[in-house]
Amino acid sequence: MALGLETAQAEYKLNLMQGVTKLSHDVYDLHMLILWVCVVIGILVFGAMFYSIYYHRKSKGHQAAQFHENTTVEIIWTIIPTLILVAMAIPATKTLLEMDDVQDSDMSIKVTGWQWKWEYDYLDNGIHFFSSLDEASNKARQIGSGIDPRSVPHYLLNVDHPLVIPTKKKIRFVFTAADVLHSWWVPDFGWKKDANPGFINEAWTYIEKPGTFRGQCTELCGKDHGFMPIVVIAMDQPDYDAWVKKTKEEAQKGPSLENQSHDELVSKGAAIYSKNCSTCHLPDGKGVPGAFPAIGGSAVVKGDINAQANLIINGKGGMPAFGKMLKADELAQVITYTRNALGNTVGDEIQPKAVQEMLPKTSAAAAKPAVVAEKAAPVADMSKDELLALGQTVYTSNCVSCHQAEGQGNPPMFPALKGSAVVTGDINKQIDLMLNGKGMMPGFGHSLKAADFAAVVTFTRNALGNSVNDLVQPSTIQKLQAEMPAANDDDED
Ligand code: HEC
Ligand code: HEC
Ligand SMILES: [Cu+2]
Repeated sequence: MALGLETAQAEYKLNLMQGVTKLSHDVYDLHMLILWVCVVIGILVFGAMFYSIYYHRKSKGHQAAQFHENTTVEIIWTIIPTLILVAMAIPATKTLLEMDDVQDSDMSIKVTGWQWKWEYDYLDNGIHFFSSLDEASNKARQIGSGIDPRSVPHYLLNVDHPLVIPTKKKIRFVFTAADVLHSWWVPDFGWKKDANPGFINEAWTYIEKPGTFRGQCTELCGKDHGFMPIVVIAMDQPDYDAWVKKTKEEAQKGPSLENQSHDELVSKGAAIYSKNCSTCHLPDGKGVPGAFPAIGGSAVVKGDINAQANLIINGKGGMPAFGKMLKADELAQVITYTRNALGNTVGDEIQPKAVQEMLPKTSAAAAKPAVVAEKAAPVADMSKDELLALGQTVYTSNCVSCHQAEGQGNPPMFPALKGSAVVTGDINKQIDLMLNGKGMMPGFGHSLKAADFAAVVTFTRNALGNSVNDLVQPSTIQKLQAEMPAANDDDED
């Protein structure tokens, strides 16, 4: 049952799938209930009709009744269907309300649709990654690849990084999109949800037993719409905890910043290009005129290498910002590759270290050990301009995913900071909220250094359309952080 999509295709099963969640079972039961109501009505109506046609036929000498307008009959044939409809609406409404009830969830995952991959943010423990079509399917799907799709396991239904969730936990999903409309659908869960730019949709699931569940994007979202599958792996709590630990450790490790030879950069860049760039710029770099510029002969690629790196890190229009998706070494490789392949022969290169310096500061750089070390040493006061400049960087790497670049937020889920009563009100209340978090707003008391924390508070109050004209010094934050209870390492509960 777990591989429902594939078995459905292979066996042409007659009925709907039952799925693996209580909601999907409710939906299935509803479907069966209504099916049986229809079957009974069908038998009664057609039974009465065929009986009448046969036993009251003309050749037996029956005469048709000639009456017109019978109030009793009309009342009966209005009331009975009304009662049936109301009786069916009660369980249907109950199921719909239950589907929408995301209260009391144990954890939240933010799902963002991109052309053509999914981004997952675990709001409770900070795990974050992108999930795209797996390498084997991607190779086989290319025109003229010569690979038989039937030889590829889970063809077009496999990803590089599956979404991992614990069993026996109520998991809330919030959905949005970064570019166009997408829709997240795992049939085994019993629902699908649209992921729309600028909007937040919610849904939840609760899975009893471990398993692997597959699905797809079900909104026409551009040329590779058919190539953004979903894989969810449900694990028992201990396995899930181990996965969280491992994933966090890997994220902390960061990229290798060793210098690489020109040839190494180019040859590794080819694979990164084919995975991340060829969907738009095409495998041969010729692009799609009018939509995606050609890489071969591009003035940007032949021009200043730092300007090109900047464009790839920060994006522009329909070009996604890869600073968040790729690591410094991968970015250096793909940039060097575009300049020395696909018809270009610029002959230069960029090293991972140079790219790392251009990247927005990652949250890994502000990880816990640094805070602990810093707590002891006193921190120096900073000027307002210094605070604002640092605050901008801290804001970009820690806050934009929810409050957006201009502080406009994503109401009603993520409030705007521009004009926010909290930000324009008492600074101590704002600090308290940001130290400890509130609802879906993570607490930053343990994850940001005192200076970064003070800077981002000052930034929100004097930028993003606000002009409160006050500031807070790192030393004040440091004292407050020292008073906070110790960080709970196992924070996904
Ligand atoms: C979702 C589609 C998409 C993907 C994926 C994508 N790009 Fe782009 N790219 C664009 C668009 C659209 C532009 C034009 C941006 C503009 O100028 O408004 C662009 C512009 C560029 C340019 C500048 C070209 C010029 O002459 O203006 C370069 C260089 C580039 N992309 C490299 C890459 C690299 C390297 C990757 C992979 C790491 C990549 N792109 C992935 C859509 C994409
Ligand atoms: C995971 C999403 C998320 C991130 C990341 C995030 N916030 Fe929030 N933030 C929220 C939510 C949700 C609320 C509303 C909390 C509530 O009132 O229940 C909020 C509320 C706030 C408020 C109060 C605004 C108001 O008018 O109620 C401020 C100020 C704020 N956040 C600042 C920040 C800053 C600064 C950062 C980065 C250091 C940040 N947030 C990062 C989700 C987030
Ligand atoms: Cu899509």
